[in-house]
Amino acid sequence: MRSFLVFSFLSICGFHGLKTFGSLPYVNCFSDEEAASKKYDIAILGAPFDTAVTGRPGARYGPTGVRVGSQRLAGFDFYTDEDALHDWATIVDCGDATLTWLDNTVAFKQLDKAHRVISGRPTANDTVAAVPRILMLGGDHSTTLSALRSTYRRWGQVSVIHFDSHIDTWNPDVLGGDISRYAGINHGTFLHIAHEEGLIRNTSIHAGLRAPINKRSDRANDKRCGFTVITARDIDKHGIDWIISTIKRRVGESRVYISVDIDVLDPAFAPGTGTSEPGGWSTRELLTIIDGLRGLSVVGADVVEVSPAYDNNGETTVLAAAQVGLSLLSLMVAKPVRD
Ligand SMILES: *[C@@H]1O[C@H](CO)[C@@H](O)[C@H](O)[C@H]1NC(C)=O
Ligand SMILES: *[C@@H]1O[C@H](CO)[C@@H](O)[C@H](O)[C@H]1NC(C)=O
Ligand SMILES: [Mn+2]
Repeated sequence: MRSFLVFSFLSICGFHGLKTFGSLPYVNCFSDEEAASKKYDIAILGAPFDTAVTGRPGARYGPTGVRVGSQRLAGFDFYTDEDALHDWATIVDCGDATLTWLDNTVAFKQLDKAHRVISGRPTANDTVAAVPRILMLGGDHSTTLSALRSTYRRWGQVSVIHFDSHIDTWNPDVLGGDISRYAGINHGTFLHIAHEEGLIRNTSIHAGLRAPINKRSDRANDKRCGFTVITARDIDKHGIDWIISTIKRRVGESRVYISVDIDVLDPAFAPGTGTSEPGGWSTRELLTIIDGLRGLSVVGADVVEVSPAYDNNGETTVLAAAQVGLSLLSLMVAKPVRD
């Protein structure tokens, strides 16, 4: 009896075993045999890659950092009274994709394949979900391109809700591509490329923007790529409810991919990232906005650009990123999406 109590206590708190996101079970989703017997509806996938950055490197340690920050995520949410990690959906942690740090072209192919394989498995609860959805832990922001290629394959074009301080729709001619084609795919151009590849809808939206653009024409190009803009300071002018309703109106009934670059937060709340921009949202503001998106058909999501080497002793950034990850999972659990 006593050992049972000890065991059951340990199984709801995070300080045991190897570190997975929220102490979810680890499944080797890359193994056909294992995935056939351990089915899932939602998968956590780490993308430890940071060789396409324009600022400080280090986001390859992001997935590990976010898992460390997630150790105490457990139980019923104070606001929704729901335990998203243990609801109808079987959620597992697939660990990290194997990605080379020596050749980005090869790494993107590896990550494309990881997304394709993991989203191609049968679901656990096939009365509710036909295709497994993925929450990716980055990695620099270019990893989102592979995720969008995968959601396009499974669900068609998606509206992207892009939380970031930067636009990330730069034309490769403006950012990197004047050096080589290889250099043109980076963490500031992946949304431009996603548009060129026809992966995203023209009902996409940025939220939290504030970083300077390189050229005035970047704005027109951003619009051409399918985006409108909510700036960081719009929160002071219009408030949180306006931000939530503006995002919802923009994406309408379409399927949605939510990408959260942790640098959308003010550096005071998330110092552990590569391209910090002062004047961002607080962690509480961001969580309230994401939680306000309940009801949208979220078919994929990520938290990226977490760079634990620049975090502080209190682990502010990885704690925030883990909480954001839980909010994103909660959106997926709240709204099952059939094929
Ligand atoms: C699937 O989800 C439905 C809806 O929440 C639930 O009633 C059912 O028990 C689940 N089935 C399995 C096998 O988990
Ligand atoms: C998106 O493109 C379609 C045509 O493909 C067009 O009818 C529609 O007005 C566009 N919507 C927006 C919000 O730009
Ligand atoms: Mn970004």
